[in-house]
Amino acid sequence: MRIDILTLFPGMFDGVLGSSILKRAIDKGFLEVFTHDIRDYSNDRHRRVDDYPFGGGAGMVMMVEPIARCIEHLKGQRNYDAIIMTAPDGEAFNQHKANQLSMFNNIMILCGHYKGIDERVREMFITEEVSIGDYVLSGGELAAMVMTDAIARIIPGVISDGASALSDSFQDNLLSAPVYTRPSDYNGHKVPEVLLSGNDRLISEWRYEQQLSRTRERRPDLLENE
Ligand code: 6GU
Repeated sequence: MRIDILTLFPGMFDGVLGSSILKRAIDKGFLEVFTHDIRDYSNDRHRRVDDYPFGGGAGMVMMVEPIARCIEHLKGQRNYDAIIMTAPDGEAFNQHKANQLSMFNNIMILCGHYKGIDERVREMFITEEVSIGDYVLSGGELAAMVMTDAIARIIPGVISDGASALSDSFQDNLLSAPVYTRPSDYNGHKVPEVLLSGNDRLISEWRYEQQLSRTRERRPDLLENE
């Protein structure tokens, strides 16, 4: 899978793409991520990519031309299954959306900034607008990284333990059960006895009960959506 990210701050991605699971997904060839600096597509001699809003008001607006040039350049090289824009007023990003996007071969993510992006970019190019939660970020880069991570980790083969990604919280609309490792007794805080029992059936039942009770307690909304 290939992800092209259009951004005003390509440097923000280096640490995230160079660490942990994302790094491994890229090193193993399961994922390619390319960042594109929108400024490189400005024809302005000051490399400007934003301007004042028509009709007045506070904040700057990202201009259509540099973004259009960048998108057209990429579209000329391959077909894209989705051209996504990050936006606080977009559709909610969740596990279902991550699963969907992980099936695609080529996607673009355009990172929004300032007051917003000229509406004509949406009309002409964008197939979906996505938000990662009900709060406002300074820009779409962190949202693009969140999406890239969530997508990459479920590409088959990226996580060596094939079962691991599928048993994540949310994959079945349930939160995960608590986990423990050695020591079995830490200053009197003991690991639940059942996990030391060696009885696989009892352990599975216990974990499922934990998933249900945790979800009921913390995220009852997940159970209502069944
Ligand atoms: Cl996608 N962008 C921005 N700027 N803020 C957000 C967001 C996106 N998702 C949640 N907050």
